[in-house]
Amino acid sequence: MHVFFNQHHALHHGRHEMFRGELVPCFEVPARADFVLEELQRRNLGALAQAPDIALATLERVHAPRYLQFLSTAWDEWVALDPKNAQRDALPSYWPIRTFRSDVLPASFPARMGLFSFDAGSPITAGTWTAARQGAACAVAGAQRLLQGDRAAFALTRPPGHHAGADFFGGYCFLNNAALAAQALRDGGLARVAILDVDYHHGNGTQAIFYERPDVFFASVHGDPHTEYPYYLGYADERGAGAGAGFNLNLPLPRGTGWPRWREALGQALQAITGFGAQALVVSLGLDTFEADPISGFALRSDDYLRMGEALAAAGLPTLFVFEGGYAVAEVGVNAVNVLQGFAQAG
Ligand code: Q9C
Ligand code: ZN
Repeated sequence: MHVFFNQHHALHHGRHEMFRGELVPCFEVPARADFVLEELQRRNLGALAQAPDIALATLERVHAPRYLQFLSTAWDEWVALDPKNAQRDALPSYWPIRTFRSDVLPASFPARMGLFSFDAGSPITAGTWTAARQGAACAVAGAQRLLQGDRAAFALTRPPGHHAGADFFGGYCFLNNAALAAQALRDGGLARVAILDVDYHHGNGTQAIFYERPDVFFASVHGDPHTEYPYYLGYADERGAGAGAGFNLNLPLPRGTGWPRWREALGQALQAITGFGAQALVVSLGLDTFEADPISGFALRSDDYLRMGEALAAAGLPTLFVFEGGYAVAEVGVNAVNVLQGFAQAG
């Protein structure tokens, strides 16, 4: 399987995120992707490939032009406010919640930070735009491999993507890599594409992007948003709307969920995806379901990820894996590569 490694990923390296009233070191760190790459190489799995740059027009297939415009200049605007900002991450402080306007684009940079975000945990740094854009390029290049007939590909990139919507960032995500890949598969001629999100957190951005569309099925197994981030989306009664009614499936599970129950939900999701008639599968591969993840509440063990890969392979679809969350940094390489190895060995 071809592995599109984002060689610019470390240009995005937030220092701090707002957590429980104080700035704490970021959980989403560059070492995450490096550990996965090391483990791939240790097991001699995957062929490293280089993704070509991505065109703005390709990003605009999923993201709003005014959001992309904002993201591409955000760091320069932040530093222009105060030269000392070059040593600080950019975080939002104001948000246009209900009754405020979001059609007006304020001239104020802090005001636009809030307009285009939904939390204070996703710092923008000097290299965020470059890293995110190259990550999107990796996801789309992986999709192109599937269109050319490959059984599987892996976009090994950070920052992650599944919390990012058409016009907002949050949850450590800026560009929605999985959504861009699914759209590339559609634009490449596939009529029906499925996204399966196995990250601990509900993929609110991906769901929102495809919520009213019948051509991209979104299924997600995740921590119950009643208690888990992102809290405001990911409930079981969200089934899609308009033309997309019936093409969204959320399977929230309680904190403490271990492999047997998680595996059942995966079976349910895969059955729905097969019933939909998907011609290709994009897996939002978060490893924060791991028992030792510092910010999550499931109890999967390293061996379970081999079984996960086998179950995904049994769906029999061309499959693109896109790296998402997973914050037990020392184990994230083993866990991610276990999924890929389980998949590869099952054929
Ligand atoms: N600071 C992904 O897994 N914060 N995003 C939770 C801990 C947000 C996770 C509280 C977690 C976002 C891609
Ligand atoms: Zn997550």
